[in-house]
This record gives sequence, C-alpha cells and structure tokens, in this order.
Amino acid sequence: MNKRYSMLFTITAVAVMGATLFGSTYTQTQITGQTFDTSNLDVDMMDQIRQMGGLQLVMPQAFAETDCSVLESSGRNVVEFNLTGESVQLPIMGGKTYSAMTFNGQVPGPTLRVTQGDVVKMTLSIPTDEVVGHGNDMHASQISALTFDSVNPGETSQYCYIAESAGVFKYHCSGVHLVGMDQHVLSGMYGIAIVDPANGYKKLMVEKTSGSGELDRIFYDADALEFTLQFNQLYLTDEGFYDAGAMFQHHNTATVINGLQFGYVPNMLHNILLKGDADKNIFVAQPWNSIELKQYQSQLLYVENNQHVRLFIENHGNEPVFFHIVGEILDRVVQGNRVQSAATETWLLGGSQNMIVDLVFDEPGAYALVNHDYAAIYTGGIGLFIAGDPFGLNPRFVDAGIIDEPVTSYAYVLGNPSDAVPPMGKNSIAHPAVNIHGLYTDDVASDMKDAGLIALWEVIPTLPPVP
Ligand SMILES: [Cu+2]
Repeated sequence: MNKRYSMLFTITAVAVMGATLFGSTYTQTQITGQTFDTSNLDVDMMDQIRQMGGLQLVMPQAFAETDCSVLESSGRNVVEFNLTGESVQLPIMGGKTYSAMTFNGQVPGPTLRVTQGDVVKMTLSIPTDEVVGHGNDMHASQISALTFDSVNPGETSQYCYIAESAGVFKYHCSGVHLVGMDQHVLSGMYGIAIVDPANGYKKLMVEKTSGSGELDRIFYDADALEFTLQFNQLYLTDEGFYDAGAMFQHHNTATVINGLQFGYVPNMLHNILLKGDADKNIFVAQPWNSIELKQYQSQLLYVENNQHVRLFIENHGNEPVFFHIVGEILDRVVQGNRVQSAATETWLLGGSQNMIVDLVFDEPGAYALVNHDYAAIYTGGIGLFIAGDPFGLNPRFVDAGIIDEPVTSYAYVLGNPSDAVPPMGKNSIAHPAVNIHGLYTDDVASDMKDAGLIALWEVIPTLPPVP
C-alpha cells in the first residue's frame, strides 16, 4: 500500500468511526445503511477507482494548464485579452471626481466574450508611471489568484487558460500580492467574462395565459438583444479617496451600475425630446444632466416589444443586489448554465454572484431596473428600459426625415449606451446603433467616436424640436 492510499484509508476509517459513534442519534435503519465492512476495502478496490479515472478527475490537467505556448498550439480558438492597469480621476455625482483604479481607463473594464472551450490569452501591462502594481483574477480561468500574482509598474505579464465552463464570470484586480484587493476592486478594477455555451443558448419559453384565459406557451428563438449590468458600490472620503472605514461599516457613498450612479435615467435632452423643454422633468432624478457632460450624461436602454432580451448581470460589490424590473417579470433566470427560476419578480445576487436574465417586454413603456433595496435605489442603483415607442416619437422622426418609416425601438435613432452593450456572441441580435456612454476617460471616448459610435451630445441637438 503506497502512502496516498494509506492516507485515504485513514480518512475513510475516521469517517466510519464517526458514523458509528454518532449513530446513536439516528434510527437503527439509518445506521445500518451508513455502515460498511472495512475489511472489504482493499487495495484492489482503490486500484479500480484509479483505473476508472476517479482520482485523476480531482485535478484535470486543463484546469491547471497556464502555459501559453502549450495552449496556443492546442488547436483551440485563441482569444487575446489585453488589459492595462491605470489609476485615473473619474467623475462622480455633484461635479466632483474620485481616485479611480481602472482596466484600460474605463469602469467596468472591457467585457471579454468567448465560447466555451476557447483559449484566453490575458496580458496585463502596468505603465511605468502607475503608482502601484496590479493583478488580475479571472474566475472563468479556475486558476488561483496566487498563481498569477501581481505585476509591477513598468512590467507586463500574461497567462493563458481554457474557458471550460459556460456562464458569466467576474474578473478583477487582485491587488498587490492580494493586499488592497478591496480598494482596487471598489475603486473600479472589475469586469466580466461571458463564456457562451458551446452549443449556444436555449430558446426562451414564456408560459402565461392569453387574453382569452387559455394557457399559452410562446417560444422565442435563442437569439437575443443583450445588455450587461454590473453592480458595485463606491466608498469615498469627501476628497474622493477610498474609505476603508466606510467599507467596513457598509456605509457606501454611491451605488453604481456599470460604474455610474443613475447612469440610465432621462436627462434634460430627453426632456427636450419628449416635452420640448429642458426644464420639464420626465423623471425625478436628473443627475447627469448637461450636454457638456458628453459621455457621462445619462442615457436610456432601448428594447423592442416582443423581443427576446438577455441581461448579463454581475454583483461586484459589498452589498446584496435584489435585481428587479418594475412592471415586468423575469421570464427566466440562469446561473452556471442551469435554469434557476422562471416567472420571478426579483432575484437575489450576493457579493460576486451573477446571473443571466431572459425576458420579453410585452407592452410599450418605461420600466425601471433596480437593486430593490431602497438605500441602493436612492444612491444610484436604478435605470430605465424603454420598450417600443411609448412616447409616440415615430411620426416626428419620420416627418424630420431621420427615419423613413416607424421603428420598433428608439435604439434605431439614438442607439444604446456602449457601456451596457456586450461584444457580439453567437446568439446575439445586433443593436441597431450604439452611442458613446460610460465611465470612460476622454481618451477612451474619443477612440470610440473615431470607431464610428454615435456621439449623442452632437446628435440630439439636431433632432426635431417638439412642435
Ligand atoms: Cu489593482
């Protein structure tokens, strides 16, 4: 008997002893069912388990493989993902800025999208003038954060992995040798990897009664219009620095979705569009409320009615997220590529938990998505989906020659916010247009404009005024 098997025998013996000693609290039937004869547990049996591959499955080679040269020549699709760790000043509500830590000058960091089985080659570079080192922990990799460790200013490091499991997975800075991870993540160094299932997403079944009262099942194609919604908090001093004391007390300064408080609510430009007057509010909160704010001014999320919508949602924060859409039902909730719920109104995400929500907006209207914790709503955890043409803008857009015929959502004219639109996957419906919106540095926003994204602060003033 070699040493490993003898250790297993010891563990087994202790377990059996425990079952026997504590067995008196159970019924006789249960004790009999749990007890087995150790004299039959010989080396041959362990050999059989090993030959079946049972012990090997504890640590499959693929999970531990991080050698890029090996994985790049494995014949799998290789996706490169390049990140730069940068500390920058970014705006917060009230006209101030805060000391943000970012991947690539944006919060959240870029969304990685791959197909299950792809190789990801992640390269992290830290500029020479960066104040501290940074790490990167991608949960899709199933590699310990300690394996990669942190990268010093002026250095570059990379690792590779196979994205084995389908789902949504966070990635985040792991601090400097894991120290300060809370500060780095809560200051902005986070993002998600979407690993699409190898066989694609499932059709969406919505089961409800029809107008006549008959039970009706509607099947929607797996292809969907997709958004990412990443929740987090900021804990800041008055000067905009990270406040660890506030974090320990769960006393947050702001609740953010995709980096911004109230990032997807109407602003004065929407007032002009709908009411012809910048000062006639159509929504109570208008915090990002000036054309001068450019990419930071709030935008809305536009969807069509009777369209399969898929939301990739991650809670990066320190507080729970009670995800809820006012006036809607979440038609399906998926976690880890398994359906968790259907026809539910709210789904709870703890810290570092995620889900995919599938739903269909049946009627035209404005639907608020919230973290249904009132403190979170009042500190920024709210946004609006606009489904269809609830405000009757189509005739005006047609009369003004902006569109030739009525459109099924305002996204065709105004586009959807770039920070909420993930890269395309195999079951994605392309957004009609995408505008520049997000907690991006001006450099990042400028690159997006060069790439052809809509600069809404230039487009909206050209739209027809309310008659
Ligand atoms: Cu960092």
